[in-house]
Amino acid sequence: PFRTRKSVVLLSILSAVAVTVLSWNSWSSFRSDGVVSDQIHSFEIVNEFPHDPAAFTQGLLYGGNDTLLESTGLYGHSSIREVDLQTGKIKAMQNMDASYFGEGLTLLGQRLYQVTWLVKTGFIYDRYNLTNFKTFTHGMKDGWGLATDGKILFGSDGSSSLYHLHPRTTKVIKEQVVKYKGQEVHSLNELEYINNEVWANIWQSDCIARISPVDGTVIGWVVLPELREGLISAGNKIDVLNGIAWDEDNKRLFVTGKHWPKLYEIKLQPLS
Ligand code: DDQ
Ligand code: CA
Repeated sequence: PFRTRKSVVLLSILSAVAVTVLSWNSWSSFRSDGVVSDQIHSFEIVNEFPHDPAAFTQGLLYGGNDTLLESTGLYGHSSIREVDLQTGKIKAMQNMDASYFGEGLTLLGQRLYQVTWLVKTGFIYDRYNLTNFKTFTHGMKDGWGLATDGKILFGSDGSSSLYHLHPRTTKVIKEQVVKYKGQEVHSLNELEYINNEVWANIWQSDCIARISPVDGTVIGWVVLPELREGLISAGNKIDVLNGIAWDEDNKRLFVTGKHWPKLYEIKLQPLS
């Protein structure tokens, strides 16, 4: 009777509200903090440069004056190197002990921080002569990517976690689960800090996630299958897209990959 009808009405109002809230959530491109999310970008090539095809690129950053700093992996081939952007030539290099597999690299002040695969050991090098003067142990489960905002270190370990690390103790200050529309995003790899965002290569994909370091939310994607596909169809034996470097002064964005013979300067384009 009346009571039942009332609850039916109430239920349908509630479900209408729920449906509205849910669909608003998935359609809306604005977060409460005003950040425009759900942006998916393609890219356009601005410049291409030679890149050492022997380099199994694991960490990449811009070191100023048209130089890149790069960390390479594989046992017996791991190194950190300073590379000339225009020619791809190695200007300085430090080979690592064959028992280490080089991973993420970042520059904080005069110090280069590097992590290594499958162990929690990292190295600190002098930025100018690339001499290794310190070893550290970090609190992540593994060492994959590194980046910095100039104050703290950001790290990844192949899971869906974005770690905030104290630069002096290298201990974990914060661990954020990276999510896109509520779904965890796994395989976070090489990192780069760009305009208050942490960009991450997603291992074995052609995608870069743009992560908010405020809460770990993915606020956009850069999708770049054409670079890898172009290199493969040209007959190169290459591995995945990996390596993001940002030249803050000249607003130049560089990407490359493991064993890629080229490094690209790209500009974002709305996905058409
Ligand atoms: N990682 O860069 C995604 C963290 C690891 C890549 C490992 C690729 C495997 C290479 C073969 C290893 C030989 C022991
Ligand atoms: Ca980087």
